[in-house]
Amino acid sequence: AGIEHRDIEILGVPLELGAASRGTLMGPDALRTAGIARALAGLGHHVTDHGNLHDAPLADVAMDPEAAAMCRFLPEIAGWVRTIHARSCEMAARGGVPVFLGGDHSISMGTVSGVARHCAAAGRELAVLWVDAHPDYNVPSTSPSGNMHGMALAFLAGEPVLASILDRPVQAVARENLHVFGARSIDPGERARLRAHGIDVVDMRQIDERGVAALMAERIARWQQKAVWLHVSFDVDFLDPEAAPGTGTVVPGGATYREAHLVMEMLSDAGLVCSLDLVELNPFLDTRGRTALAATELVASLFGRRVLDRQPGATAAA
Ligand code: 6HN
Ligand code: MN
Ligand code: MN
Ligand code: MN
Repeated sequence: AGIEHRDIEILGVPLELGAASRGTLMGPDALRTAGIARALAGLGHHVTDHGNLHDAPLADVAMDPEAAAMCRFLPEIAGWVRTIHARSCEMAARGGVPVFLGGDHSISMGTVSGVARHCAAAGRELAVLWVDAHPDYNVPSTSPSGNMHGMALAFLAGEPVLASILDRPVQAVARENLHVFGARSIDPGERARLRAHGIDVVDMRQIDERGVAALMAERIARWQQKAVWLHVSFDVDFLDPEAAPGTGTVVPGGATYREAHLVMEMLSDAGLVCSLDLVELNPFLDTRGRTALAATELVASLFGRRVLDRQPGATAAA
């Protein structure tokens, strides 16, 4: 059977101020150079590239001053998040598959909140798969760095102290619908909040012990039962630094190239993914485009590329 052809809408979001190191602003263009649009079109999808978002105006953020002092580049980030949010909501409502090319992970405060607003209006339940070495579940008082990419998932969970980043009420993603996959670097205060909130965090030890296939199959079954809109937020540091050196927060002991592909292939078979972020690629730190190319191949797997054609359900996942 052939793959289902979809309308894929690409938007580049060249933001770098949410991260410690400069360079993710070149991410969208490096992914284009690596051939992301060609790869998707080659699979039979209808691809529209909307180009890159431009610098947003600084935002006035009514945050508690003590918290605001812990957030680096808050007016800049909030300005971007508000602009991204509006674009994301509009793209989701058009009925295609929004694909956001980052940019650091703070862009997801806008991409996912925009999708969440659309889902609320359309009566769809939203689930978020946060594929990342980090859960990005810090609040200003637990962040060791003040870098806002480390707070993106906490914002999406509806953390009150961060809510004023958006200039409208945040449609929080339900805690039982937040899934972190691939974690291996968690700050102490972040760990305590994840546990208190009962967030599903798959760490690398679980992946070592049980394998990505079993872990993904369990989650996919739950999502299929609820017919969720699945948003995948893919931070390239999920991959081991060997496979993906081009990112600012490398952590040893990450997923192999094949483990990451298997995640993508299983998600593709499940047919649940309705929107995607591809974030934290820093071409300035990359080695001969290796990370940009790996990310491009992974997106191709997510949207239907197969090594061999298989019968649906013929994968060995238990
Ligand atoms: N990312 N937990 C660290 C912090 O500064 O909050 C690292 C965050 C990394 C963020 O990977 O998107
Ligand atoms: Mn079309
Ligand atoms: Mn991240
Ligand atoms: Mn990360």
